[in-house]
This record gives sequence, structure tokens and C-alpha cells, in this order.
Amino acid sequence: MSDHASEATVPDRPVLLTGASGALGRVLARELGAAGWALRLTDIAPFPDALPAKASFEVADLVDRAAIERLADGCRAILHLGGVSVEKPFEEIIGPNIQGLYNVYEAARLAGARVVFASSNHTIGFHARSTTIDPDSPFRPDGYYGASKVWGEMMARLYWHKHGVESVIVRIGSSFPEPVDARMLATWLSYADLVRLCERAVLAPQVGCCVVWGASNNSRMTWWEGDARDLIGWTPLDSSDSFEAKVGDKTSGDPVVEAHQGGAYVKIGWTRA
Ligand code: 15L
Repeated sequence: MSDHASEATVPDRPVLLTGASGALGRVLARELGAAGWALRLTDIAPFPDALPAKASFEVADLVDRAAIERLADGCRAILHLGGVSVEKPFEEIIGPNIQGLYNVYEAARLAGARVVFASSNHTIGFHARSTTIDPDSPFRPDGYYGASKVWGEMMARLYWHKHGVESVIVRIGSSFPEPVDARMLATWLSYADLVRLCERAVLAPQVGCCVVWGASNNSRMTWWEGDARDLIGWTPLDSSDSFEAKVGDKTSGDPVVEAHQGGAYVKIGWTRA
């Protein structure tokens, strides 16, 4: 029997899911809702799907601290997927991803809630694909979006050391229905593995402040190691390997893009000679 086998499968308090109307938020709302979780869903955009049985939805902006604190009140955890999720001009990122992270962590502190933070591989995107890194390797953000995720990871550490707010930082690779190019044969995280990872991140008894790489069991994933998956009791069950023939030769043709883990993001706004 695993160490986690006797745990409950449903949290004893509601879970706040930010970014609920985004692609990954909708998957999590559907699957965690179907598993009987009480969910408070929020997003700046309307929720496009039918609400699961024990879910409510409220439009809120991450920069509205009072709204985020009210939504988090009484929650066991905040699954924080909200904010800008791709590279954008800095002015568009600063509100949701910088101020918003402060609001989320203040709300977590006041509620006594754990945060599951959807971070990104773009925090380390300038590491070479030929190297293997672990969570303590230096940050090498590949844009303003990646740098904002570094800020989020720093808030996680600050609130753990100063306030005892727990965080599972999930450095998501590429979570899509299926991999669409050769890079994603390494970075792909299936939706089912994402859901299982978020379940474990909420339900695991004690997590402190830890990092888990968000990639499925892909043979090409030789870039990342040494995370906290055993601590939370998560093992990826899916693999990109069966997509090798379909997308294995789909590359950008750009040597800089292909040399770095962050892929195309490293060349956005690039001005080096
Ligand atoms: C991310 O962080 C983005 O949210 C997603 O849209 C993809 O670009 C992904 O990284 C990736 O690197 O493939």
C-alpha cells in the first residue's frame, strides 16, 4: 500500500480555481468537479461550460484583492492557473501576473490555504536542451511571461518561509490535447496527468514549498529531474512516445530556438547579434 493510499480523495474544504475559463482551467473544473470536489471557479472571462454539481463561478479580476480574498475565504487550496499564460508586452503582464500573485498569496495566508501555482518551463527557458537541470538550477526566464512566473515562484518561497503558506509549484511544460511538434515530445503534459498532478498537489498531507516538473512520462524528457513528485505521490502515466512518428520531425529550423528548452519563446523580442 502506498503512503498516500488511506487519504481522502475529496478535500475537506472548497478549492478555489483561478483561470477557470482557460483551456487548462476548464479541464480541471470538469474533472475535479466530476470527482465530487467543491469548487469555486473564477476568471476574468465568463465560464463557457455547464457548472459541475458542487461548483460556483464568479467573474473576478486578479488585481482585485478584495474579490480574491473573499473567494479564497474558507478554502483548503487555491489552484492558481489565472493570469497571462503566454509571452506578452510587460504592461499586460504586470497586473495579473505580478500584482495578482501578491493578491493570491495574501488571500492564501488569510484563508490558511495551500497554493498550487501553475508555473512554467519559461522560468528556465534559456537552459540548453543538451543539459539536465533540477529545481535548484538557476532561473533563466525567456521573456516577461517567464520572468513573471519566477516572481510567482519567489512569492511561494517568501510566503512559505515567512508565513508557513504551503505551495506546490508546477513548472508546466506543454499541456495540450497532444504534442504538436518535436519539442513537445519532451515537454508534453497530458491533460489526465495534469489533473492527477493537481489532485495530488491539493491532497498530499504536507508539501512545504516544493517544485514538480509538469511533463508526462516522455522518453525524450531528459531535461528535467529531481523534483518533489514522490513527496506529493504523483507519477505521470501518459507518454508522448506514440506521437513520435507524427511530429518527431516538426522543428522550427531556427538553431537558437532548437537549442533552448523554452523553444520559440526565446526568440520573441530577440535583439542579440
Ligand atoms: C507555457 O507556459 C504556455 O502557457 C503554453 O501556451 C505553451 O507555450 C507552453 O508554455 C510551452 O512551452 O509549450
